[in-house]
Amino acid sequence: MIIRRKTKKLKILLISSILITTIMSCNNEKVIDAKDISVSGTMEAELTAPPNVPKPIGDRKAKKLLVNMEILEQEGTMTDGTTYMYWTFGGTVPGSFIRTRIGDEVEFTLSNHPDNKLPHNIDLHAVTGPGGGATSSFVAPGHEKTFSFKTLNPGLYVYHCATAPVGMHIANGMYGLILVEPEGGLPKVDKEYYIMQGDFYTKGVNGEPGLQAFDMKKAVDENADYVVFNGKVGALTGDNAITANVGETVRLYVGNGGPNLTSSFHVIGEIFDNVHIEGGSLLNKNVQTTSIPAGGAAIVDFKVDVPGTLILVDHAIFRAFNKGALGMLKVKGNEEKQLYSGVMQEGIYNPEGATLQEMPDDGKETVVVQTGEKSLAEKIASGKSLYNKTCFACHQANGEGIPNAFPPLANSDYLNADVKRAISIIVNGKSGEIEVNGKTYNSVMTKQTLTDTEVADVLTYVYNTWGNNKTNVKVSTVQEVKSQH
Ligand code: HEC
Ligand SMILES: [Cu+2]
Repeated sequence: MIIRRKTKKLKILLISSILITTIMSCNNEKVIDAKDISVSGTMEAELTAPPNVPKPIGDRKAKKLLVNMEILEQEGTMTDGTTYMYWTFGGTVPGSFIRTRIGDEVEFTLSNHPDNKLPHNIDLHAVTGPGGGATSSFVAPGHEKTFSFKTLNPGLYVYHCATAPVGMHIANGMYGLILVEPEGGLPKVDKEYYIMQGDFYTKGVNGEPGLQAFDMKKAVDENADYVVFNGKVGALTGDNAITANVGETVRLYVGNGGPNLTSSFHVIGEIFDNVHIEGGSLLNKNVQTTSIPAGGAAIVDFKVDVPGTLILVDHAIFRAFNKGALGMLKVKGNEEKQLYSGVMQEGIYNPEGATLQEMPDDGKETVVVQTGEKSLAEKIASGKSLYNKTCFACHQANGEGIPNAFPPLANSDYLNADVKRAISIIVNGKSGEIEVNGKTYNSVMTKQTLTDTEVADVLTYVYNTWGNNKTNVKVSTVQEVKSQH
């Protein structure tokens, strides 16, 4: 009896599961195994800077696709009067947009510019494989690495640097989007744009002028000073606004690099006709606000029916009006009184936040270029500026370092014990185990390409700051250390 009843239950289970799978596969698009798609021919991928995207794939056959991406560490504008040392894929935040189709064999070459200070790598969420490519792409300044992968799943995917400290590399702008189009491509639209949100953590408060250092504590606390689209305040406002004409369909590829915050992405004055939720294949329709997690994306499209300026925001609204997460889509064309009768004008949502007000354009430090021995004060001034350009990325603005990764220069017993050793570390680099203030570090500092004067200045600054022993490092001592090698 018992046995028979069990078989009956099993049968019902079997039948219903067959039914469910049939229903599900009927709902699915064509079931093709991407592994079986063969490639024919080779082509170089078109890479674009935001807010632009490469041309649609359409019905192109799967190919071997060559992607050449260059990592650049460079100072850029965060907001008027405030700059930041961005680490970038391709010179922009977010990094270059990569457009592929399902079944492509992507041959990815990552080059790390020789002027860069740090090793980096790339983890592409579109990759099936360990670390999303991270382990195969780890590359030191002045080197390049090539690895390849096949795109197995259609969708919009985030890529990012995954080098320790990972959060810091992402917080400095190392993220972007890679699109894998389905067989036959995406439905045609009139305009396509690339937007990515990111949160930034700076030593100074929002709007404080000058070059701002990364603030590890604020990052850990998730207390962002800037939340922006496309790497800076105003990347998509005023003359930088994206555009469309009345009657056109607009598709936005929206990503969120984080590192911390989830985006409540919303376009004021529009409703998304279609949303590819989380960048995947599931379509939602008639959506007001879509949630985009850190390390996630969404594809939204809508038809613009009336002229005016649509405002793109993170609807966690203080971020939009006080931290920078605000962009504009300007729609040109004739008014459609039937659809919208009101008076539309720019500045309806008159931004109230500090990030959108004019900032005094002062406070920028100037580098003193001079040869020969300078006065102590001159050396400290020039050394400070050099420090903030060269060393602070790792040792931090106040010289406190980062636990387990970068040793402190503040009050450093290791530094104070031996000037010539400190000079040698800057000139020749340093790897292997060292002990600083009772803590062990075992990492790599790349050699810094500085002139003798610059080495003397930056070390003099470090020695005369944060409780160190006030050594005045002479240019001649630097030369002496150099000649010993
Ligand atoms: C790429 C990140 C990086 C940059 C940029 C960098 N350092 Fe370092 N630095 C390190 C690491 C990592 C170590 C520890 C090396 C080890 O473990 O052997 C170190 C060690 C040191 C030390 C010895 C340890 C201590 O804390 O006293 C000094 C001094 C130093 N760096 C000074 C500088 C100065 C000055 C600059 C700018 C000119 C600079 N570094 C730029 C990563 C960096
Ligand atoms: Cu990196």
